Amino acid sequence: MRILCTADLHIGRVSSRLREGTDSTAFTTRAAWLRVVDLALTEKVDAVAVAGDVIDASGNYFEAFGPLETGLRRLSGAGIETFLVAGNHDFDSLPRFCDQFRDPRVHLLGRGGVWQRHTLAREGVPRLHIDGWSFRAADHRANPLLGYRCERDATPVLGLLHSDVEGAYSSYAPCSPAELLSAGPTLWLLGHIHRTNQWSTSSAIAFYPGSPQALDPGERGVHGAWVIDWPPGSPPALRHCPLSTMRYETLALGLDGCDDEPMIEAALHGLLEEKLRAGAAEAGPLALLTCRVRLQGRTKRHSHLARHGWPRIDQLCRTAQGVTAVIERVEVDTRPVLDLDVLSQGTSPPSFLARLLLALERGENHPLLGAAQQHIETAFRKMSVDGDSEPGGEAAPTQEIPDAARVRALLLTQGHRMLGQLVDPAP
Ligand SMILES: [Mn+2]
Repeated sequence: MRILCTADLHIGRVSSRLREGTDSTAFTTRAAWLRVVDLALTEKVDAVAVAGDVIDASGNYFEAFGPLETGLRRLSGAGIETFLVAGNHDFDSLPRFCDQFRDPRVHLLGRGGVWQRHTLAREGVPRLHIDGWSFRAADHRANPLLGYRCERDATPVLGLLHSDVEGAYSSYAPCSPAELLSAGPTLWLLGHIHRTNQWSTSSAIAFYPGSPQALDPGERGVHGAWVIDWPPGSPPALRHCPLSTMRYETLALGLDGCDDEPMIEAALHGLLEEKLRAGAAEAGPLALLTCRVRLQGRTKRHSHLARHGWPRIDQLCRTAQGVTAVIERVEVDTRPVLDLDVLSQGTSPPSFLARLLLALERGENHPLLGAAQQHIETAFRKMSVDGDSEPGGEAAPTQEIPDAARVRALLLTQGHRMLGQLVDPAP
């Protein structure tokens, strides 16, 4: 058996942060879906499995209809079976589509939130059970596994589920990795979280394939679909195939010893060239590398950077072998060139601040840490922390409450910025 696994296509959306004037056609999820179909055909898979959020929203129903019909008909024409479940974004639109587009090789499983099994057979011999469950509303606070009982026989089982795994209090069908891995199926294909992730035991694997097209800067790294080779009597083997035309990256640029503008620029160009080489070497249709650059290290330009940032750097673009790199945002996390040990000897405000920064850098448990953590947690709890705060950017990393290490890093960044201002005040 060979199965193409994907989820979270969100047809109707376009990768975010495209520069004005960029032709967005190549960055649509519609186009990504057709690349998924092409991959299924070239890999000659037996089946395609999609774990929900195929259509972005009810309002994208008409837009999605044509590409879905075209793609599914090509798959069906090649003898490939497609299995779908509905997620929180397409709980209504995907069943509506399947009511109109009827094809004996296209199966929507678990309609109305009731677990359903389809058995895929070859020459009359059952080869794979596919168990699936679909959302019946835009949210579902209960654990979907509560209603699941896996019937086991000699045939392997693939589970298909759109769920917020590890989101214990989530509104999106929460369950835990441990529950999935002990529920019965050998392999779980999951949807909802757009970054790839995997849990396994010696006898089961549960994984998020990630969105085939990277949609916003929260979805860093390589995005694509997975081809699973699953010979009878053997465990499934997973292979990631890059399909996204966009990649978002956060790049750390070390500026130690880069004390003037030309040196800083040279360091940036070196980093971009390296990333472009890596991007071009990777198989797949990558066209755009959208970079968030974090400036780090000790530099004499610290105060200047902290005060002014890096004006017009967002206008830079570099292209090599069909891949273009652009800068989406610059974060300044540099340090002034100061000897904190010497500075900390005095009694002035900078000396006091230097002692605090040294304590934080040494990892000491300073009382300021606990207070800052409390303030930050209070602020986060006032915000909505549940699900889709950025449209479709489910569980984006920016929405997680910072842990102790992150709070320490935030205090260090702000402390160094303050110290830079104190010892080298703005003119
Ligand atoms: Mn979802």
